[in-house]
Amino acid sequence: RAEADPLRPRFHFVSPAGWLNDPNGVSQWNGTYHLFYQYNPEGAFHHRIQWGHATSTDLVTWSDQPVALSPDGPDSADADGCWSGVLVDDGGTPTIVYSGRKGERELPCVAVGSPDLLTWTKSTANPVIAAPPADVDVTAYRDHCVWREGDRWRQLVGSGIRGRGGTAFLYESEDLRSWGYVGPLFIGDASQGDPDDPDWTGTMWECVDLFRSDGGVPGKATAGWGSGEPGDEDSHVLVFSAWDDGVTHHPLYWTGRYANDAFEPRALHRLDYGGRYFYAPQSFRDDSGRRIMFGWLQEGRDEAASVEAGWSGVMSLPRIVSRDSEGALSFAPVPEVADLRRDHISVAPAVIGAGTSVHGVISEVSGLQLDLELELDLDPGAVVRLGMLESRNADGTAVEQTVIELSRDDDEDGGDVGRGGVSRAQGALRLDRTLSSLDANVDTDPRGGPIPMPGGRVSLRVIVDRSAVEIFANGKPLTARAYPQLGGGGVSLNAVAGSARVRRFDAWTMGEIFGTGRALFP
Ligand code: DQQ
Repeated sequence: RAEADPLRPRFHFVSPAGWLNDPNGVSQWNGTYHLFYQYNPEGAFHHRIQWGHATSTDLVTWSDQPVALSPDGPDSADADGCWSGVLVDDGGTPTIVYSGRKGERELPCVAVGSPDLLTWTKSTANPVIAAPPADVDVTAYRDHCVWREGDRWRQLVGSGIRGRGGTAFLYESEDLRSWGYVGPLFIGDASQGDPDDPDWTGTMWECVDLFRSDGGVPGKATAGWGSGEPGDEDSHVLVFSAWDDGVTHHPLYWTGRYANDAFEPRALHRLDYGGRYFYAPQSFRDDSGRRIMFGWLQEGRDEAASVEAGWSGVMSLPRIVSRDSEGALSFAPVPEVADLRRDHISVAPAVIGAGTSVHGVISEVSGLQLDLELELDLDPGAVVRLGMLESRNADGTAVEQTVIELSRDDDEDGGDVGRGGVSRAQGALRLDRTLSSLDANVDTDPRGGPIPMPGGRVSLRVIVDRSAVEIFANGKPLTARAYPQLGGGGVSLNAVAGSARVRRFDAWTMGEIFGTGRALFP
């Protein structure tokens, strides 16, 4: 049934059955990429979560593997779910650190893998940490970031301190089993802003992920933090998913400096302007030194609709994370994604002015699975709209369309990209989903945020995979979902204010990564 849904992505990873949420244990092991994920094969809802598992040699096509972890009996530490965690290399032994859920509580657990990472044995010592730090009133306590620092392991557990804000507790260990509490790495301030703000830091930090801003692991025994330059205030990045009792969920990151068991924040940034549509990201460094991140694309339709459709949740394409000239992060899909490109169309350069539509010019570009690369020069004050997933009436009026809007400020100074941020934005990226679906029950709230736009130049990458849309404008991502009912794959481009030069417009249709007859329970 799920496979028959025309809105189910065809080249993003989706679970073979039921429900998928967070990426877990993302890694490369003996050359093979491993993607584990929060999985409920029984139905399209979050319940008694297992660790699904898929492998890839190219980051594009995935082979399903047997479920890696599933809840044990009623007395076990993970009786009610194997929640998010990471995979580390313990002297050659693949080792997972995850959150075992029992009742309403999650605690750190460990499992070791066979050399092929297909069979997992849980530690009899689970949970390996018996309780959150004493004398702290935590809002929640789960999810893990684990790395080797000198001759020790270090671990962060995501949490929040009631009445103060989100945090991550730092621990250390010699053997991944016995952990000593070091202290809070850094405590957010939930009194700053409110839950509706897209950069509110929340009352709990889910899925914390600390790495060096040059892509490396957080710590080294010797000198050489971050970029290696002494005094680099943005030498580290602390990614977290800001959460508040199911109301707020969005991914954020601090740049700052990790040293002396603490994180000194410098600037807060939104990680993806789609908010919850790119949630609970986790990253790793691959064999070629790239920092690669996956995130979970939540649904924009309700649980009943997902259950009816038979599936829920999409894994993002893997993205390369790099540091931009302002010390913030820049994102791009891994270049391997181009392997999925099929038919290519190149639209001739053009100037578009207010009111003129080049819809006709690009009528040859159409599809539900597309990869678009544009380079645009916007004049000051220009507003350009790129429509996709369009169906139009005979008179040309759009009945359904999902619209990316790029605007360039009149005033070159722009505003700050993040609270305390230093980046100058010169424009904005928005996603207008007002007409995205005739289904009145799906989320169509606008999304957006500022983007750097030096001289009005925008490099725009748009990946459409049925209901999944990933947008990158000058390295700033906006990920979202759209649920068109009419099956249209039209694309249009026009300026609604000012004018712009379309320097480049390349489009490809995209292939599929799963054949028919994918086994539901590998
Ligand atoms: N999802 C997991 C938790 C995590 C949350 C449970 C984030 O471990 O905090 O499926 O989406």
